[in-house]
Amino acid sequence: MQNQQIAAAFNEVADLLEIQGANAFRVRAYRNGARTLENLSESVADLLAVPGGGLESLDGIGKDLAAKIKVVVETGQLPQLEELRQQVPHGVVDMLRIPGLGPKKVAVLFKELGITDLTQLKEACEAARVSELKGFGKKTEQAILEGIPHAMEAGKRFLISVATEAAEAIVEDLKQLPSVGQVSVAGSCRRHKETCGDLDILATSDNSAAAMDRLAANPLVEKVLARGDTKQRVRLRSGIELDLRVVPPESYGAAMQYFTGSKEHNIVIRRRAIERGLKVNEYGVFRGDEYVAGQTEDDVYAAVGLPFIPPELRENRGEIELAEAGKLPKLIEVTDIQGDLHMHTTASDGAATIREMAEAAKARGLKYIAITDHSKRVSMANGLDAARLREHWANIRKVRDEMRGIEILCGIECDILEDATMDLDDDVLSEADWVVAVLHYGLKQPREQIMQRLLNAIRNPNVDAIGHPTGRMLVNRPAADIDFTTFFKAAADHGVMLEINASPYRLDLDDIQAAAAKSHGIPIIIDTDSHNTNGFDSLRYGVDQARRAGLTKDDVANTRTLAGFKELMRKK
Ligand code: DGT
Ligand code: CA
Ligand code: CA
Repeated sequence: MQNQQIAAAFNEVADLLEIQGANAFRVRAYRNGARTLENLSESVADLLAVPGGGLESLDGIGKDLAAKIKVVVETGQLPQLEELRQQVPHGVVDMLRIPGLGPKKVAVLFKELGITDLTQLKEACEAARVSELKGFGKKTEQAILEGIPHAMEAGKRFLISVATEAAEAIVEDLKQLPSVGQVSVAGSCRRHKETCGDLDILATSDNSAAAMDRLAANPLVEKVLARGDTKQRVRLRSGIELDLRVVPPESYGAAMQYFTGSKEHNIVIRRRAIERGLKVNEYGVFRGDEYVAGQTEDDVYAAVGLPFIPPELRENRGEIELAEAGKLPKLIEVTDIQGDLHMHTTASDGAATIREMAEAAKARGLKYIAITDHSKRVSMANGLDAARLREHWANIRKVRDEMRGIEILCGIECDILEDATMDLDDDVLSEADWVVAVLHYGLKQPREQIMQRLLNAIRNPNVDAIGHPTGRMLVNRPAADIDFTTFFKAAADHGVMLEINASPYRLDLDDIQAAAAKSHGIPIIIDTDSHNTNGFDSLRYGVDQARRAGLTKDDVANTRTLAGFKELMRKK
């Protein structure tokens, strides 16, 4: 699905250039290129692989854009876009989410009125300053005002990968400061929620000003929004906002406990404190005015009669009762994973060859992988028909025979079609080592149809697992309407595994669904769905989702050796 991502990047470049007032031809070139990619039936990765390209000859794609596409396919990033994002304040881009406000009008608001975010825009509209601008008028001003709440809502939450990468970079940077002792991320990011509203970082220091100066000078920071004696709020260039709180060492554990949340979890902790004649807040645990604990989280939990509770479980969904009874699960860890059962190669829409993917997986310590390219229905991703699939498997076997230290299964990610049949016939599916069945199209069908499709796939004796079961894309595509009780029961009855797809755009199953799947005794697999060799980096996010579901190593099938894993497969 890389075409769509590159098209989106080109459109964003065009928006940013237009806001900057760049040459109209240049802007149009990016928009034309984006449109061509959106409508392209072959994958760009494939076209690139053909000697002589083919890419450059497409309408709207010249040498320049072809080179840029190559960079995105190879590195997953477009440096020019990163640069532009640094130049144009994120809040200015947010204004594009208001219906009727295109880049040209946004540029005027930015340049003439100096407006750099939605709050300032609201104020300017309310003060009737916008309607005085050329080309705006009263009606437009009113429409903008009405569009602001939606635009604010849409930009509110960030993918865990975006939040985590920023948080880790900032924590690392603060650690460089000699006056800073401990530093850690707290809040939803530490709980590894799938999206974060903002970042919360805690540091210990006797020189809070130095820590705040250091943060303000970080190149990731766009703007300091507020600064007090011990707290600073900044906005990063990515748009996510971040609170830094500087606390004394004796309060660090209490502050970590308090600001990690969740709020629902903390309410119960506070109640337990009161029952024991104590008070817990972000400064410590107190009996009357006397400080009794707070240096570590362990101490805080011990004061309320509990063992340390892993942050991923702190949602008041039963973890406190388990902790009380000494029955907290020993949560799965990234290093427990031995195999990855969902990934793509250049045979469909991946960027790397079978061998490159296998080498990369091996370098990361995986012992086995399944290559699962797309089936033919996904023509945009160059999906495979039976003949191409058999040829692909022959190539996989060749690599498998040549390589030591990693096993490779001949797999397929087979679409479950809108009419509830499988995209490939049983004769070819029965030859696979491993079949992941998935919904890609028709996700908006009514529940009965969606269930018919899932149940048919589960009953198919060749299907080993259902991949990204709900089909949701975080932030922008809702899940299919699934009757989970029926779904889980069927998967359990037929010995079909269910996936936690580790892509930070998906994280599907989610935490609650994965916990329910476990309770039905269904083996869970955590897969990266890698489309290039960097894709394996996402494994941590899938494991974090599993931890939030309370899963242990034993609950996850691909923590087993290949032999152990195959035993689970054979239970079908
Ligand atoms: P987010 O940012 O929406 O993804 O979620 P959090 O959990 O990071 O929430 P945030 O940033 O508003 O606050 C960080 C933590 O601080 C939160 O998880 C618990 C704690 N906290 C914030 N406000 C309150 C409150 O009113 N009561 C209690 N007990 N804790 C709070
Ligand atoms: Ca937060
Ligand atoms: Ca916060």
